[in-house]
Amino acid sequence: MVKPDGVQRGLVGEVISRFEKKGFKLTGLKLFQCPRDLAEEHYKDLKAKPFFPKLIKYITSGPVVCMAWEGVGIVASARKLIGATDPLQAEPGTIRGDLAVQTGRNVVHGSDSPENGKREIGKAFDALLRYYHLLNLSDMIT
Ligand code: RTP
Repeated sequence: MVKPDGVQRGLVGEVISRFEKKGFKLTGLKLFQCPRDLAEEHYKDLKAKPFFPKLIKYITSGPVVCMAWEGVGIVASARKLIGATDPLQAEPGTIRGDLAVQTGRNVVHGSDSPENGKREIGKAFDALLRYYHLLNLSDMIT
């Protein structure tokens, strides 16, 4: 997922390009505003952390781009392409190492296991469908 700072800074193409150049296949792509309940569910393991309120405010502050990627070893490789959580610790050549300086504005999120990847893709794309359904626009996307 490209986080709000990455979308706002026009880095969506750059992130997609790095994954494509590595050899992975983009199989899903959605721009959407992450609802607060989904953000809280997504980061529920960090609920006790002092930065949790700031994190939720940040993730819901603007549109994000959710992506589904396929390929051999995609989860582990994506973590390497993305780099360490703190961009100042991330290696040059990684997305965070090249494009960010703050942990709280670190451009991208990557799933940490295939199971979580499936769950997160399901949640993000399902939330979008529910949102359209609420607006009675579901016929536009079916
Ligand atoms: P992500 O889930 O976003 O891919 O990041 P991650 O696995 O590299 O890091 P994680 O520990 O799961 O933290 C999730 C996100 O919380 C924000 N964060 N802020 N000290 C802080 O202010 C702090 N620590 C973490 C970051 O946006 C991090 O990506």
